[in-house]
Amino acid sequence: PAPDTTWFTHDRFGMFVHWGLYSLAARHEWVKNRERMTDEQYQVYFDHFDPDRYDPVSWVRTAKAAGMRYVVLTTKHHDGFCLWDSRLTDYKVTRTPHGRDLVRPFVEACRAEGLKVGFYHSLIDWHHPSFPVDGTHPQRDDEEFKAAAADRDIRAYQRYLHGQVRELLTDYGRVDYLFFDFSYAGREWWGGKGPDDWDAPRLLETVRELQPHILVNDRAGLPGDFVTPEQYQPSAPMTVDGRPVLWEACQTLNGSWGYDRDNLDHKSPDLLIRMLVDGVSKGGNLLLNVGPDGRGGLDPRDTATLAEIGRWTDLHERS
Ligand code: FUL
Repeated sequence: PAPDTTWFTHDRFGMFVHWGLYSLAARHEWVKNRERMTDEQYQVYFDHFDPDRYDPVSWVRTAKAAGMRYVVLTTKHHDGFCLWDSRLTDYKVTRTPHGRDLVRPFVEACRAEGLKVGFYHSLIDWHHPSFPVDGTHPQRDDEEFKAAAADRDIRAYQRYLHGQVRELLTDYGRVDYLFFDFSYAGREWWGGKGPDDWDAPRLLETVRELQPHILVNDRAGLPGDFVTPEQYQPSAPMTVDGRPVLWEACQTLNGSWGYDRDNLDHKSPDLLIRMLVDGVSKGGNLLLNVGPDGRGGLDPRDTATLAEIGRWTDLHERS
C-alpha cells in the first residue's frame, strides 16, 4: 500500500475546521500568544468548555452541500488543548464540563456522509511542560518564566507528540489525511524549530506504518505528499526542486482561522469560487476554513457563503 492520492486530486475541495478553547475567546486562534496569556488566564476557557451546539453531522452536511469532499479537524492546535480523550494528558476535552470525546463523532459523521477524514495536529504546544519556550510562546518575554523553563527537554515533548499521533492514528479507524503544523527552521526570531525537534523522520515513519494510505503534508519540515501554501493562491502549478508536486492552498473566510466574532473581513462567494477554479486549473486543491464558535455552532455568515458556493458547485461539478 502507498499514499492514496487519487481521491485528493479528484475531490479538490475540502473543509478546514479550527475549533478549540480559543473559540470561546472569539478573537483568533493565536489569542494566547497575541495577548501573552498565562496558563492560569487561559484556564477560564477550559473551565467553561461545554459546546452544547456541537453537531458534527451538520458541519459535514454543510461541507458536502458546498461541494467539499473532505473535512480536516484540529485535534490539537498550538494551545495544546486536545479534542480527543488522550491517555497522555489531562489537558483534554474529557476533563472539561463537556466531558466527551469530540473526535469520534466527527469521524463517524464524515464516514456516514461519505466524506474523507482529515486531522490537523499542531507540533507546537504552548501548554506542555517540556515544550521549550520559543518565539511563538505566549511567555516569550517573561524572563522569570523562561528561566524556570530553561531545562525543558524537547525529547520528552517528542515522546508525547509521537504518542499522541499514535493514538489518533490507531483509535479512529482509517484516517485519510494529516496536516502537521508547523516547522519554521530558519526563522531565528521564532526559535528556529524544525524537523529535528519533532524527530520528523521517525514521526512520518510511524504515520505511514499506522495508516499506509494516508496523505501527509510538508509542515513537519520534511517533504510530504503535498505542499501547503497558506492564504495565497499560487500563480502557476507548484514545483519543488523543479518537479511538479501536489498542492493544497488553505484559506480563511475572514482572515482568522479560529472563530473571530468581530472580524468582518469576509471574502465573497464570488471570490472564493474564483480561487477554487483558478487553483484547480493549476493542479491544486482548496481547503477552506470555518471556525465554529465556542458552543460548536457554525457562524451564519459562513454557512450563507458556503451555501452560495454550493449553488455553483451543484451546477458545475461532475463526478
Ligand atoms: C498556521 C497556524 O499557525 C495557524 O493558526 C493556522 O492553523 C494555519 C492553518 O496554520 O501555521
